[in-house]
Amino acid sequence: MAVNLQKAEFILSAASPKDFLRDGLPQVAFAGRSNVGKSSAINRLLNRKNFARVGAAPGKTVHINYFKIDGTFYLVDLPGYGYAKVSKEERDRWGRLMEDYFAQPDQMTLGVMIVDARHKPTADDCTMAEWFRATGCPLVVVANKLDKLKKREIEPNLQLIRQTLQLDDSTCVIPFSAEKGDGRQQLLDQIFSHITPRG
Ligand SMILES: Nc1nc2c(ncn2[C@@H]2O[C@H](COP(=O)(O)OP(=O)(O)O)[C@@H](O)[C@H]2O)c(=O)[nH]1
Ligand SMILES: [Mg+2]
Repeated sequence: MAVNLQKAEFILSAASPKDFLRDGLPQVAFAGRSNVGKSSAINRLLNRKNFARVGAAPGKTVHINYFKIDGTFYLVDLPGYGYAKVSKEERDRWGRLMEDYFAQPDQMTLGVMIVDARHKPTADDCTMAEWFRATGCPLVVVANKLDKLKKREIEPNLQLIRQTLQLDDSTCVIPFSAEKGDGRQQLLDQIFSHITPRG
């Protein structure tokens, strides 16, 4: 499938369900803890430097950002979680917005969950994986910041991620580095295979 990744445009930032896009195009939804590298991963996929904003006020913006790629599908940047310094109000806002988005699983085509390759997934990560599972839509897990691992740490860490998130064998865990580019093609392949109708 020939998708021109150069043709990426920011569409809108949704703060409530009335702004959710439901135009029938596939949506690939990215979730992860604040600072895990969600924006960086999106930038890496598109080979752009500052398309999705990196490191800007973590946890401060409870919005769902939609990026349209070549008129073919959306990358949906879900608000990050697990940032300690957010108010209860912000956390509640996060919960409501995410519940509303996940309450309409038909709008999601593929979930991409980003975790930190260095660490055991947190309780919040496990909850997030559970939310994705509940939608019934396919899930891909991206283990980011691979460049911070020693070679011998990679396999055990991937196993720990798989076990902790209780992933089934059909769910792939992609070793990834938004910084260096590892795993980019594998993630693109996963995305394209899910947004392309197979007959
Ligand atoms: N070493 C390394 N740092 C990364 C990687 N991905 C993201 N970062 C850094 O992690 C921080 C948070 O990244 P950001 O994309 O803003 O995270 P987000 O809050 O999940 O969107 C930034 O300082 C990034 O430069 C990676 O693959 N390797
Ligand atoms: Mg971000």
